[in-house]
Amino acid sequence: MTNPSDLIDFDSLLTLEERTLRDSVRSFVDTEIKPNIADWFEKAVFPLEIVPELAKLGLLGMHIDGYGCAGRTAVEYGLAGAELEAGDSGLRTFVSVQGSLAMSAIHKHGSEEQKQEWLPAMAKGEAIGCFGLTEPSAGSDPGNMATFAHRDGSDWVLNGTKRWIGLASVAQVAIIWAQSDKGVRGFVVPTSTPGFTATPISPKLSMRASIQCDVELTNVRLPHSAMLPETLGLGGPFSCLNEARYGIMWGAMGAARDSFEAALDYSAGRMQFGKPLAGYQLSQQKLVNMALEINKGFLLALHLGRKKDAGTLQPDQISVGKLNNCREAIEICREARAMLGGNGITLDYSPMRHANNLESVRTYEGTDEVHTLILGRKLTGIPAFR
Ligand code: TGC
Repeated sequence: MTNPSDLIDFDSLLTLEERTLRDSVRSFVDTEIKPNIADWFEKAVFPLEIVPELAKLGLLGMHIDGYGCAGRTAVEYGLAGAELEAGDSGLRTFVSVQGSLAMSAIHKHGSEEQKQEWLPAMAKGEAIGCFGLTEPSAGSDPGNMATFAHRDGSDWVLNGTKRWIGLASVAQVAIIWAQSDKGVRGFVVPTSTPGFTATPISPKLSMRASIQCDVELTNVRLPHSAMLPETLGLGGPFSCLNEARYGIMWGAMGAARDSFEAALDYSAGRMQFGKPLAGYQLSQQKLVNMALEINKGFLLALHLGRKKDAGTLQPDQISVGKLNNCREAIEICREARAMLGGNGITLDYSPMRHANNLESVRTYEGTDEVHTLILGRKLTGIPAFR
């Protein structure tokens, strides 16, 4: 069975094209990622050498049409994200920051010149992008950002600090969101611009095979053409976060599925009191509960993905998927770790690594609390953020 947690024939809901893409990403993860990930995680290395492979698979900006991008559907993007995160959240995060955040910002809000300059190179993995929204004092509340862009003649000059910016120290281009006298604006900033510095944050206990940075912007001078012309206000960055949050609901279930498979496999071979762990009722209950939530999580992601492809997906509905699937996935990974006993705390097995990664995944792109309050507002009509 390719997917032992699939109790409901989920595959029958997918087209041949969707299954083919999913299988090709799974095979890449099995051969190129899984044999190396424990080492990368332990050494806190993001393997830049896999970027051309991800590009070859057509995974960078894969949901974008044109500009050298693969023009895949939202469901295909989600399926790929789940397979990548079955390898490691850091891998899915790379594809997400590159495609859903940086490339989406340029594709949705950029000028034709900005699209031509950056999107083809980013699709090929020749240019890496990052997305600077969060700040040391403005995480859940990006409207409170302090980074400011002021006009100086025809130029823009940016000053401020950003935090938790994925891939910034290896990126060639940064999308930086800043207050201006008219509201929040986005800028396409080559990272070689004087005054731009990115410093990886370490040591981390989560997402170790990934890079998150502090970014300093000190008198970063840009021509007017660096401004994203098609957006003004927080709706711009939020429209990109919608893309990334959508991918996370699939990715988290990939990490959960991989942890479940590790526990199932281990419990079949691990003898305790004269029989395999899998033969005990308490083990079977754990395995069944995990499988139920994985099946429900994938069904939810697929339903929302079909809505996204139909153009009817609402931001609140993305919160349903992101909140539910992150919450269930981390519980599944923790339960899987428990089934592995002491061995589960080593890097020989994936569940604890996935659980640690999911601490970040449930925090970025809107914490559990933010998505709860988005849905609380939807249900009651009363915003309770402040
Ligand atoms: P609110 O007043 O609700 O909205 C302000 C404007 O934004 C619009 N908007 C959205 N548009 C599209 N999609 C969405 N999901 C949107 N949410 C809001 C809204 O319509 C409004 O537009 P307009 O034209 O009327 O001005 O804003 P609020 O500040 O009251 O919202 C509250 C809250 C908590 C929901 C919001 O602030 C929020 O979602 N906070 C979480 C922020 C977040 O997810 N941050 C994570 C960023 S991740 C990051 O920076 C690092 S990237 C990852 C990496 O690099 O690894």
